[in-house]
Amino acid sequence: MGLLFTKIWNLFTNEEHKVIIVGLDNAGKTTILYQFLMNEVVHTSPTIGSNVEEVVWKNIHFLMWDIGGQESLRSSWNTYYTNAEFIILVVDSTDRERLTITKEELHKMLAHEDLKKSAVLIYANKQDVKGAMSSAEISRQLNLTSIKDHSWNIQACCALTGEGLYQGLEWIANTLKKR
Ligand code: G3D
Ligand code: MG
Repeated sequence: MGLLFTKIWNLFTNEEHKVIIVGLDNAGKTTILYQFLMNEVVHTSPTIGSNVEEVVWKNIHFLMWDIGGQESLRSSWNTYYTNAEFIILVVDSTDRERLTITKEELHKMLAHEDLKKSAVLIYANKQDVKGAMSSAEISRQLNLTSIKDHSWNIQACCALTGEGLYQGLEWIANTLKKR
C-alpha cells in the first residue's frame, strides 16, 4: 500500500491494536509506557487500577493498557484480556527471587482462552543495573522455549534510557505485518 493510501485508510478505519502491559509491581511497566509517550502523545486517560494510553508509532496505533502488578491486582488481570493482540511482559532483571512468580503468571496467561491468539513480547528490563540477569538467562528461567502456541520474543532493555524499547516495538510491527 502506498503511504498516502495507508494514511487515508487509517484515518477512516482508525484501526487500533490492543496491548496489555503486565508484570510484577516495580518491574518498570509505567516507565516503559511513558517512554513510548514521549515521542508521540495523543491523549491520556487514567483509569482506576490501570493506565490506558494511545501510542502511535510508525503510523501504527496502539491502545496500551498498563495494568497494576501488585499481588492483590493480579487476579483481575483477566478482565483486560479481551481482544488483546499483544502482551508485553515486563521483567525486572535484577529480581531473581520473584522470577518464578512471573513464570507462573506468564504460563497461566498463555493458557487463558481470551489470549489464545495473542503474541508475547518480554522485556528484560533494568539492564543498566550491575548484576542484572541477561535475556538468555531470563528466557531459560521463564522456560520460553516451551511456548509453542504463541509468537514470542524477548528483548533486553533499560526503560530509564529507552534503550531496547523500540527494537521490541519493531518486533510487534513485524508480527502485525505477517498477519
Ligand atoms: P511498575 O509500573 O512496573 O510498577 P515502575 O514499575 O515503572 O513504576 O518502576 C519501578 C521503579 O523501577 C522506579 O523506580 C523506576 O524508575 C525504576 N526503573 C524502571 N525501569 C528501570 C530501568 O531500566 N533501570 C533502572 N535502574 N530502574 C528502572 P522508583 O525509584 O521511582 O520507584
Ligand atoms: Mg506502574
